[in-house]
Amino acid sequence: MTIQLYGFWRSNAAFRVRVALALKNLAFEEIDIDILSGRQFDPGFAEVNPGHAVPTLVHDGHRISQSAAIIEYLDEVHPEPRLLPADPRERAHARSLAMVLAADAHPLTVPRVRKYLGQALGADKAAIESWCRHWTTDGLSTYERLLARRPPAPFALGTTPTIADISIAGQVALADVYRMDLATFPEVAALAKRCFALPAFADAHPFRQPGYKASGEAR
Ligand SMILES: N[C@@H](CCC(=O)N[C@@H](CS)C(=O)NCC(=O)O)C(=O)O
Repeated sequence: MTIQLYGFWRSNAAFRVRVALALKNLAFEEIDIDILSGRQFDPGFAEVNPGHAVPTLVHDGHRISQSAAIIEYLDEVHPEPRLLPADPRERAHARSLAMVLAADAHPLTVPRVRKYLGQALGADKAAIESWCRHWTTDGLSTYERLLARRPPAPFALGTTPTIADISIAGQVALADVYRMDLATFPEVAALAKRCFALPAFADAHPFRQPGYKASGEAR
């Protein structure tokens, strides 16, 4: 069995897949696509990902895009440890937590959106940063309300991390990329601390990827 992941150090969607693979103890090779330099538009990459985006997982030659679909696939072919609970109501809750980031907050801050804001709408660098911080804060606020309603024990759905924790940790990783303070999101910060204490999460963090140091964004 071989697994390749087309990803990028700063990609939050790739972060989510990296964590899932590590939690399942699946070895993989990551192929770096520099989406800040436009490598997602290289000839041939549309074959890998028709949306000109990362991640794409290649499992024994079979390609899958969309991080949520990849994680659900991994859960089906390698069920242990489960990243989606067996109980339908718990599974729905895990998916709804995951979608706060994957469907609502994160898509507003990806490079193609930032590029359109700058090139088509004339937003400058500060305005684009402000836009990204705003929508990242919006996602953090939603997670804070959801976690206050059902406190983690110790993870979002119970004793082991699920797709919900992966997404909440992803929202925090985005906040790290935008150098944001989590002081006003205590439930999120505490859960993320528990997640990032696990090597599967810590090793997947954008700042731990080899491309980060080479990017010139390292502080
Ligand atoms: N919904 C997709 C998001 C894919 C996506 O937008 N990925 C970003 C990186 S996190 C990307 O490659 N963007 C390229 C661009 O915006 O040009 C997923 O969860 O996999």
